[in-house]
Amino acid sequence: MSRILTIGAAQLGPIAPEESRASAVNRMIELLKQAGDRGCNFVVFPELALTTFFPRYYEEDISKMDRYYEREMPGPETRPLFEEASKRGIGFYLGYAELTPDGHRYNTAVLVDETGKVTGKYRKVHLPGHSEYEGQRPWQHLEKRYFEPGDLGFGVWRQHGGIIGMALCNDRRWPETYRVMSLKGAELIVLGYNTPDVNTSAFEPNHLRMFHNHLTMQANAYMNSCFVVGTAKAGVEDGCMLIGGSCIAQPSGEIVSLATTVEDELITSTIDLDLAKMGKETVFNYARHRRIEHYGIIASQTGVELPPELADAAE
Ligand code: CDT
Repeated sequence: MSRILTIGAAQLGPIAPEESRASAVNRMIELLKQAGDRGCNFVVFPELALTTFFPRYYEEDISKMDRYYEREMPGPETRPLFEEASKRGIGFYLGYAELTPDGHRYNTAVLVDETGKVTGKYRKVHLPGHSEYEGQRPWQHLEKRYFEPGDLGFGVWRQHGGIIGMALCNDRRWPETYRVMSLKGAELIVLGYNTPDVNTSAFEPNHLRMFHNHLTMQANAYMNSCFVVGTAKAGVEDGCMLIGGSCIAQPSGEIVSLATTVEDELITSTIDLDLAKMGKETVFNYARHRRIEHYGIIASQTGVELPPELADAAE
């Protein structure tokens, strides 16, 4: 199978709180049509691509937010997207809020092949924000209220001639996300995001939001020798500005395609997955160079713990 793929990042502009699923799906179908015309094999949609970013709203009774969740994927309202994609032979990644039959809520993404079949599922591991209302914030970021941490780990799937891994938004800021998947052979890591352009928990100059967005994806593309595709939901959504900057980064860490708007916009790049080999066989040949005897605390300790000799000196 060819290892040369044309990839699309299908950025979405804002989705209003009252916008219907049908409208959001139609917008995505329009981007899929453009992707087909541009020869895309695979398209990456944003995180929570079917609705407004509802964790910005506080609701005491979580079940009152049920309208924002999908109980099946595809369901009646999302099936047209799957049909259009399979008609055009395009695989895709789609982020959405998942409500399971036994009542669990996850921030989820699925991987879909070129026949419209769901081949993989990822549930967001690194949930940012808070779980209770915080009055000092201009808007809330209640992902810890509306979702449980993902229980599926960081999987990878053989698809489109390569090995693909998935992540969601805040996951992109954590090196562990990429390293776990690249230890499983990931050559292409795809993710969607909703990132407000203001940090509402502490002062941070606005321009750093975009800088960190690209810094994390580019650095991790390089350090794990893989392609990274990040797709935004962007623009002013019910008064909250979300950054754009959707991009495709290659294993050198360089961005090869970058969105220029904060609206519905498709960016594409034709990539050769074999480009991921060079780093994996040289500088980042893990089998040859990693020293796991020194990495233990990364997987056994969550917060900072001073080593005993430093802790003693502080007393
Ligand atoms: N959706 C998401 O994960 N957004 C976060 C915002 C962090 S501010 C609480 C992000 O990392 O972009």
